[in-house]
Amino acid sequence: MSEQQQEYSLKDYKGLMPIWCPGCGDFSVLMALQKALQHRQVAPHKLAVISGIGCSSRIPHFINAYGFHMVHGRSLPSAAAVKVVNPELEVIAAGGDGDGFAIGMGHFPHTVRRNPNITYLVMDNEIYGLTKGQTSPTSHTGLVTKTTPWENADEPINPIMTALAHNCSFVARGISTDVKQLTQLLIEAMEHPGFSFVQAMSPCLTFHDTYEMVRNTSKDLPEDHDVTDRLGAIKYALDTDNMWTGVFYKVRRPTLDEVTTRNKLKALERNTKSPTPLMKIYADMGGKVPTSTS
Ligand SMILES: Cc1ncc(C[n+]2csc(CCOP(=O)(O)OP(=O)(O)O)c2C)c(N)n1
Ligand code: SF4
Ligand SMILES: [Mg+2]
Repeated sequence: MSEQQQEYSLKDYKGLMPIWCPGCGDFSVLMALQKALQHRQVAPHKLAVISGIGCSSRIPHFINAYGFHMVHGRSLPSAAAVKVVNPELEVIAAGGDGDGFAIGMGHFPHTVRRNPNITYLVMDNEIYGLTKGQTSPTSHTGLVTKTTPWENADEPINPIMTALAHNCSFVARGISTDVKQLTQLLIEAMEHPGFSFVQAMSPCLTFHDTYEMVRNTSKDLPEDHDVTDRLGAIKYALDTDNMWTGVFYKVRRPTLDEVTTRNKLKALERNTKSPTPLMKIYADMGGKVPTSTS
């Protein structure tokens, strides 16, 4: 069967058997991602899933695709590089709140600014799961954990707000208990040309059970919310009494791959008009100097 005719089923996206604890929210997030990939009929050989370190960051192993289980906090630069080198690939960066907003936090605003055409899926359980229950940057103030046996003094990071502050071109939040909505958000995120950030609230049943909080506070963004209104989106992001879900913000900005391609063409054109000494040597040796049209 040719690639054109092949119809991918859900099982075509299944990799190794997940080894998460029973009841972990990440199972549902994985299911939503696989459903979104199937809906978009992304060929597994045209898909790359890149993660950092953490329970959630094990996700590349559980998906049939190219995968890279990177060092802690470095999924974003790696994923952006993969996309620049091979723009044909659908590239998903994935990981946890610790991986993304503690050790990896420096990469987040800069990837947002560069706007590579990739999707960043953060499974947020407000805790470090893999290392057995320390506070993470999204743990709420007052939380008692192994590293804060009396109470957590820190103000939590607001990932949606951080993304909006740097004009992230697609910002959404879903919850692992609503696979249907999360699937839809991931489809939209992958279809969006540019950097798409999806925060998936995904409780850790073993070290910080947020199921009740997620169920009691989550609310769909109103249907009349204007996704191009950044200030309107910020208003919902700052309302932490409610956990708003849906697409907060969506705007078209030039993507890193578009700008890189444009720059490559500009460089080729300049070099064709006035070849650099290196290109002259290359041409004298019989090499064909590439042009912007070749
Ligand atoms: C450089 C480095 N520092 C620290 C660690 C230890 N470490 C592994 S995972 C992790 C936190 C993971 O938390 P999160 O990203 O929220 O993932 P979760 O397990 O909650 O899904 C830490 C601190 C490491 N692997 N590498
Ligand atoms: S420790 Fe928590 S985050 Fe890790 S697999 Fe278990 S339930 Fe999931
Ligand atoms: Mg976590």
